[in-house]
Parts: sequence; structure tokens; C-alpha cells
Amino acid sequence: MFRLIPILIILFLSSCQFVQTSPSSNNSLSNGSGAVVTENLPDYSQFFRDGRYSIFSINADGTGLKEIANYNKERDQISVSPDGRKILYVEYTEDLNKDGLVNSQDFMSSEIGMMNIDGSEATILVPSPEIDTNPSFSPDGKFIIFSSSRDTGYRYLNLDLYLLEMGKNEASRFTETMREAETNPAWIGNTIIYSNFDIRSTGENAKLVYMDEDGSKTKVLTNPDIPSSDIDHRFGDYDAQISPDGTKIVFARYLDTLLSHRNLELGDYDLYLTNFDGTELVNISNNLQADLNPSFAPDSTKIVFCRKDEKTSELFLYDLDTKDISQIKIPNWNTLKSHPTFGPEGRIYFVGERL
Ligand SMILES: [Ca+2]
Ligand SMILES: [Ca+2]
Ligand SMILES: [Ca+2]
Repeated sequence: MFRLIPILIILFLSSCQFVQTSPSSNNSLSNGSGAVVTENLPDYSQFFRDGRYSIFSINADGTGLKEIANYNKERDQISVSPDGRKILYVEYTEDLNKDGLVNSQDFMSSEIGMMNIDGSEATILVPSPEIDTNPSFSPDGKFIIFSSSRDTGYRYLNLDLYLLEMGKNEASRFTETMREAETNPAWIGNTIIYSNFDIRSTGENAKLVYMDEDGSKTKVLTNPDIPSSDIDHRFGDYDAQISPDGTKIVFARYLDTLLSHRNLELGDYDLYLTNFDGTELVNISNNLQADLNPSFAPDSTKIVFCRKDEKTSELFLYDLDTKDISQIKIPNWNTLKSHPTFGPEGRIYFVGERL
């Protein structure tokens, strides 16, 4: 059981969350390559004091900050509908680890939620006792696609993709793979791209896969060869996002646990950009921080993402023309920001600490 926890953490980290290893696992986890997770883990709970979570929006230049709604339970992994009227999110519903906060550390209590763009009418959709995560819309806004272990059980990490038609109250299973997980779906035209990995095999990384929207055909987009992959730290490619013009894909590659030199559970992620057909793969950010959660602007000229380390979590923009990376500075505000996503009108929506 304990050895599965790091994989779950990775899945959720790949969605840019704050994770603290639970005290019960501090002295018992081996990552399989000899390093052992021990003491001196940073206290990420201080980042969101008293569970003060909010969802905000800003203009891409950092002006026009607006608080949409705030909560005492974390909501993250936000995604705006193509018509700009709805926000999907993951909500954590129970304090399973009894630390007084209801947040992404309680990932087993995750549910898919949806609310209006102004924060009203927040509703949990098709709840299950298992993991429900990574929600996004179909291009026509008629379906929600997400990843869940509702039919298989988390103990086997057998996450599959599910489809929920808007207005319906039952989700249908879209992928049904034995011993493989599918996460981080993104959809354009009649193609869905997602991360896939073998839940048992050691030495294999998460790869990106294309699938036709009718599930008929799959094709591997990336199959990264990252040394020292093992079952407890599933390196590889996550969080693929497709440019609205359909020409590019950006994703976050999980390269290293950083345990060896920082003693952190937060890993090293860098961003990669490729043409939609997989040609011209380039590394667009390369550092020891975690660059996560990329999202294209509506005109496909910029990518917003979250850059975090043990102390900070900030929003940055990558310019596809100039290749410059610049921080989005929000005046008089130093608290943490994560999970950025562009709405169709060009505003950036993100998770932050309540004002
Ligand atoms: Ca908790
Ligand atoms: Ca659930
Ligand atoms: Ca990095």
C-alpha cells in the first residue's frame, strides 16, 4: 500500500498541487532506487493557511485581478468551458489524513465539480468513492472527459478515462485497459491525447498517446527514455495541452524526484513543445524547479504555466514567437498561485490563497 502512495502523489503533482508526505509514510517509503523519503520535508500546508483557497481570474498582463469564489476545501485542476460559461474543477471532500485541512493530500476523496464562471451553482458531478481527477471539456462543450478509478479501485491505480454528457447523471467508461492508467486527457477535433503508463512494470515511463474520439485507434506521440524510472516514481510525460489552432502540443516531462539533492517530494518537471504530429520536439524550459500545468492562450501565441519550488509557486508566460519566459506579476500579492488555465476570452483562471 505504501509504495503506491508516491505514484498517486505524482499523478496529482503533475496537475500542479501542493503535496506533503503524510507523517505515517515519512519513515517507510523507498523510491525503489535506493533513496528513502525521510524527515525534513517542507510544510506545504503553510502555503494555504487555515485552508483559505480561492479561484481567481486575471488578464494575461497581471492586471484586473478578480476573486471568483473562495472555499475551505481545496478546488484545483480547473478548466474553462469552450463557451466561457462554466468551470470544471477537482474538489477534495474529506480530511482523510486528519491534518485539519481538506486539500490535495486527501486525494482519495477527490470528486469532479462544475460551477458557473462567476462561482455560482457549484455542484459535484457523478461522485464515486474512488479517485476522480483531470476533468476537461470536449471541443463542442457537450461532454466532460476525466480520469477515474471508480470501476477498478485505487489500489491497482487503474485509472481509466470516462465521459459524461452534459445534463446526464451517469458517466460512461471510455478506456478499459488492463494494468494501464490513462490520465490528463485533452481533446481537439476528433482526437484525444492523454498520458498512459503500465501500472505494474518498472522501467517504463508515462507516454503521450493519441486516440480517435470514438476510441477506435491509438498512436504513441511520445515515449520518453528517462533513466532510473521505477514504479514508485513514474517519470515521463503529463499534462498535454493542444493549441486552439491545432498545430502544437505542450506538455510537462517529469524528469527527476530531486530527492537526491533537495530531499523533497516535489519533482523536477520541464516543459516541452511539439508540432501536433509529434515532429520538432523542443524543450522550452529547463531548470530545477517544477514547471507544470501549461495552457495555451486562445490565439495560440502564448502558454501560461505554473513554476514552483519548495517556497514559491508563481505563474509564467511563454511566448511562442520570441521564446521568452516572463513572470506574470500581480501587484501587491505574494501568495501562492497554481493551476493556471486560459479561458476563451483570454483571461487566465487560477487557484490561489484567499485574499
Ligand atoms: Ca487533510
Ligand atoms: Ca471520488
Ligand atoms: Ca524543471
